[in-house]
Amino acid sequence: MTFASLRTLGIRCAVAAIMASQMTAARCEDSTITIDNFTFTPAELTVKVGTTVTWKNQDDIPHTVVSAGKFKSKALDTDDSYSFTFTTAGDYKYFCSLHPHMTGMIKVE
Ligand SMILES: [Cu+2]
Repeated sequence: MTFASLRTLGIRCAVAAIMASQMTAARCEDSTITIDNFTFTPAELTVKVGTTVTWKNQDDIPHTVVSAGKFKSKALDTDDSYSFTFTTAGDYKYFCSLHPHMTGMIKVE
């Protein structure tokens, strides 16, 4: 991978790509999950290693995004967002710590 292509990917993606063991396979198709009406949409999402996922709260009340031991957002007010870059393959269950019945899953492969 050349320096020019790293620049094209953007620093954040480039770092994730370097951290990913399969550098040539790393892709940076960032994904967005919408929070609205006490629901994560899509509830289950499959992404490649190196992907940055952004949660955007479009609900009227605050929510959080928490995956035990992995990542944790602050309380997101309406229109706030939180991003996390997945550098390790696996299944990441997460939930809203304010409303624990709100759950979702990111599958990183
Ligand atoms: Cu919530």
